[in-house]
Amino acid sequence: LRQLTELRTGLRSGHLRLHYQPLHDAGSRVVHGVEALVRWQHPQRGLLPPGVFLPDAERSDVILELTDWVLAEALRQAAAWHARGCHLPVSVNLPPAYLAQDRAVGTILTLLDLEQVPATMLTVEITETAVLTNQEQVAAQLAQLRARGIRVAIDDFGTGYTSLGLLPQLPIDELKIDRSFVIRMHDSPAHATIIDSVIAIAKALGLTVVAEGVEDEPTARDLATAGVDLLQGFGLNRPQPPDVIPTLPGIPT
Ligand code: G
Ligand code: G
Ligand code: MN
Ligand code: NA
Repeated sequence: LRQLTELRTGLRSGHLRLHYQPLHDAGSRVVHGVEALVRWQHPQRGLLPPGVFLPDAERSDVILELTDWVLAEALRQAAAWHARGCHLPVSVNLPPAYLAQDRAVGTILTLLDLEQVPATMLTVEITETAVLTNQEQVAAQLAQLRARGIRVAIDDFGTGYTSLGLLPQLPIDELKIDRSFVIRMHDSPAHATIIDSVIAIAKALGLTVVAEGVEDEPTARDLATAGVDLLQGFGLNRPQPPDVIPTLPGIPT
């Protein structure tokens, strides 16, 4: 509870940071976009990863204010990169509680307008859990976002409880295969088969398929051969501070 109070103060004092992890085209390896990942620059404890403070935040309303900040900051950064000739779509993680708010769509559209970022430059990542709780309301909100050109990704796909029969009805553009499958791909035939099945389903539904947790080159190559569209992982790039991003190999100009 003390940490939560401190987080709220830190958020309002400008102590949160975003790092960005590139998503690479699986064939050309050109950087196709970046995922924003939050950190807390704590005055005494140093740069804290989200695992240390997000669970607390998610059990309170602080997660809503934090997500507003993440959206605004990621779009501000996308506009700044764009002004430097660097065209990089950004992906932002939306926690389940965020889309449960009636104001979610209005807020996101207002922020795009404020930063003058085209809607097509934003992807929102949601978990299967977020889609399945309040299914009607969340689906309606996602449909409104997509109608404006914002892309919707299902994050950590394969770890939740989405019934496959529901997938064709969901207003989504992208499936991100959870890293737990990717990391085991080379020593577990079962995990490799699951990955192949997800790719086949994604293709059949016209969805972009992303592999997360790509930690080495053989994995990257095999995923590209298997038909994954985009690759993300430590083997390509770790999450980086914003100033580093335009200097990375494979950034389009
Ligand atoms: O960066 P790291 O791998 O430590 O992130 C751990 C978890 O925190 C991941 O599941 C990631 O999705 C989540 N996360 C990172 N940044 C954000 C954010 O800005 N908002 C939300 N809701 N989750 C985030
Ligand atoms: O849940 P989400 O997909 O948003 O989580 C993204 C998190 O995954 C980031 O916090 C990032 O640090 C972590 N991550 C990114 N690439 C890799 C990787 O190759 N291996 C592992 N173990 N974690 C990764
Ligand atoms: Mn994510
Ligand atoms: Na994920």
